[in-house]
Amino acid sequence: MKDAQPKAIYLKDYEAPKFTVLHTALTFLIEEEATEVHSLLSIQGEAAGELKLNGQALELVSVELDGGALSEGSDFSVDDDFLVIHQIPAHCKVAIKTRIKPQENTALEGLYKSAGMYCTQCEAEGFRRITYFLDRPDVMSIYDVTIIADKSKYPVLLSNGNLVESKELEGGKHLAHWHDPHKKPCYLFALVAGDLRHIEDRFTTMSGTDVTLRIYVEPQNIDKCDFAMDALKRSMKWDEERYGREYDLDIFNIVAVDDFNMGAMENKSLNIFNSSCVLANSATATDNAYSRIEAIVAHEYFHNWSGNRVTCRDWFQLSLKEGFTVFRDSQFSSDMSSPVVKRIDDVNLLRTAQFAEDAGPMAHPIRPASFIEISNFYTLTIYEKGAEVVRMIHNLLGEDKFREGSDLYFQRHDGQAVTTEEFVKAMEDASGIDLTQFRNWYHQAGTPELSVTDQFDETTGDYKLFIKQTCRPTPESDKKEPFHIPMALGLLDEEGNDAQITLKSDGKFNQKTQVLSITEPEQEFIFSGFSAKPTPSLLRDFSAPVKLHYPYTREQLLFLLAHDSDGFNRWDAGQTLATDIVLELSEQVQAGEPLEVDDRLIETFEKLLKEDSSDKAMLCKMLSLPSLAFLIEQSVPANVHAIYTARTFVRQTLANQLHEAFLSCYQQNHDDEPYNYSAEGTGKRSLKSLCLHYLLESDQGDYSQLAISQYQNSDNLTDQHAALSALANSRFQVQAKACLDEFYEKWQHEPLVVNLWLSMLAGSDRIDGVEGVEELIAHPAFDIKNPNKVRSVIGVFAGQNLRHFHTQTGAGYEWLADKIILLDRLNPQIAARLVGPLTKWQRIVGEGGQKMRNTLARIESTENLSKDVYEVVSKSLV
Ligand code: 0A1
Ligand code: ZN
Repeated sequence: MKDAQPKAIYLKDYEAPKFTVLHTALTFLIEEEATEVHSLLSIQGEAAGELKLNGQALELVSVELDGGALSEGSDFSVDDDFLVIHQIPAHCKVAIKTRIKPQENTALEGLYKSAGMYCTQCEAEGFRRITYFLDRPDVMSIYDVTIIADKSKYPVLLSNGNLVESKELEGGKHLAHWHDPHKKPCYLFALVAGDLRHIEDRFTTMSGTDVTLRIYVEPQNIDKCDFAMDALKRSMKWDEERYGREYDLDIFNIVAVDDFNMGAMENKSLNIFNSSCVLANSATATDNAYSRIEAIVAHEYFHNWSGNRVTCRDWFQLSLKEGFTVFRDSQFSSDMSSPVVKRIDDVNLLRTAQFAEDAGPMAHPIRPASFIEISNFYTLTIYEKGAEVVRMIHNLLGEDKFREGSDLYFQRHDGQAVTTEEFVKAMEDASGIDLTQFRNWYHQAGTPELSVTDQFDETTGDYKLFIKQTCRPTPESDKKEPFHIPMALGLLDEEGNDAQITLKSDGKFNQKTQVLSITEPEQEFIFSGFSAKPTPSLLRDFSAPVKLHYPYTREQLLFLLAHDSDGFNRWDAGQTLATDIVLELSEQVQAGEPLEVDDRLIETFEKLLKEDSSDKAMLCKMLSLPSLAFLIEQSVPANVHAIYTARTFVRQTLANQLHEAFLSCYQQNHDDEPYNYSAEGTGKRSLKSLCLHYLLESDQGDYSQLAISQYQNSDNLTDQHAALSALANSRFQVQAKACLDEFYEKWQHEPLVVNLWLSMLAGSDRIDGVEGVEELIAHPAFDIKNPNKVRSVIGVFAGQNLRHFHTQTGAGYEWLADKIILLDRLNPQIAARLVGPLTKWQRIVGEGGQKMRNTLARIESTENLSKDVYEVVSKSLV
């Protein structure tokens, strides 16, 4: 980094704004070479003073104060980051004209062009790339927005709120004027101008208001909107029933755009979505895409209350809206499908990726104390761990008190910009439960670890649990105050039934699952009334985001797997067993010893396959080995290749020994019923796909024809994708290539399907290393300016194809660094996200880790790095 090093911003330095903007009138004059933005701000403060407005990459045309022109130098000064008007009265009107070039905006922040349409992305700090403004969430304003553009090229002109005027103008132009009656921070501002089609539906709210719902897309996508519309209506209903939250305008719009840095954005009444998170039909979307769409439509809709009506005071409070909203969308998804499967998916993501973040150089609390670039803090910690923290509050309070707390929070703070403290306080006030110690979750980073041991006294029938909590140091602090950890516990008797849990200390006769409050560094619990030592089922339903250590024997894990009444823990017992087996084998790989898979795992799989299970999705989870990424996390410092070899050996052994059982399970779940996205259908297809993958790994038979026939004959992308990816990862490379080529030929004009094709190739075990992925970059289907394509190729190769990314020469690391440096000039947010895989260098054993570090140092020495990449790289090198 050549320039002066970017500075961190601290939460402790927060000051309330001296001025606010009561009303904001914006006019956009959209022309092909440039867009002019005229803004008229009605400003109010307590006293006269200096007005410092944020602005970036803007051409300033003019500034006026209360109708009089101001001069640069004497009245105001302007630099790369601010426009400072030296003195304004306490009440005044400031008019500013700026010029911007959306068509050259590759960062996709502010106003930019995507596939011929204009659109905006203002969270977190994109509004300052549109006009000079007090770009901070605690400045809330009423907006009137006028858009003027060529009518034939941009027939649709949208902004937040209600359309109050629309008319034709001279020269083939037209105008639309939108008024949003709700005051909002500028990060929720949105504008769209393009040639779009829409589908329309209606929703009647609980108090009888009729709301018009529209989804706008490019003309060729009009047949892919129905599922998102249905998900939207279900979300609106669910939020009324579960949280008492009603929609508050007459119109709600969604727009799909192809070039988008994230998944979607909750702009008031004008949600803008990455097209991958909204478009679906059975031919162009997989079951995974459907469930993601359902969750994201709900997430953005739920933000209307948790985020928009009550917003964040400053960006350190981001988890206030994101943690709560992710919690709400996970409850919704859980209600729409299978709660246990949803919980497994959430916990898998948390344990694989968020725990890694919490153990890495970018670790931060869910309410960070400082940052250099806020875009780097849209993290799994803020979102997923933030949701887990809300979930713990939910479990500590119970459903009814939690709902009272939520009602109180919305009622107290409607229309305000607040902090996480206000949220916790509302929960405390409504429930009467003291959350003082619980607050440590908000300002301490790191994953707490619980080490549990036990003892049984045959003479008294007492069973004792000793629980020790620790938390490793993280960048913000070495010493941690103990967390308040709710630990849900079950105790299984010899038959595998849940024993009634009686806490000896208070003599209470409790439920079969007892939530213990772990608050001390060391605690002891005594349960009475046992005739034999029970088997503990710890942390049921993953009641807290912690790492758990208990010296389970393989026999105990098998017992839990067979009997635990908690579905999550049944699955988790299987995962712990498989992890233990793979990691033991990986030691043997390194020692050059012969490998053999513990028979008990094979027998368990066989039994599961033969069981007549009605819950196919759950069975699929039970038969899935822990991912390579998860296993690497469990073994620090990790030898990626030894773990990969051990895991592959286990898969192949299972595939060889159980191929007949896999085949019969495959056949039982393979039918000719037409595609339908439902919990049952999804479960069946996921199980079938898992069996197919195992079968293609077996050398006890040639099952390639099974995959080819599934690819050719199925009526949906889910099955086709499963067949293609099984082939792509198998030894049948000739057949795989033929099918993959044909697939591309057929779908080359559907960007979302092409992305899936790219990700299958980039993620394939059989890819020709860095050369192979470089071929994808050179392919006409790839476009480095499109974040979805970057994620499909670069993101998948570096983040998921760990065997090839960690190739021993270090070529994968160097390749990634080149791409990051190139991308940093175009789109710093996306470039910074790609640094993620390299930041884990301390977790990779030996020379590999050192090579990763050297690569980071090379990136750091690049001239003119963005703040985004600089922050991640420099923190990782400390
Ligand atoms: N608030 C959005 C996420 C989002 C964040 C930043 C963005 O651009 C940099 C875009 C979207 C959500 O939680 O869905
Ligand atoms: Zn969100």
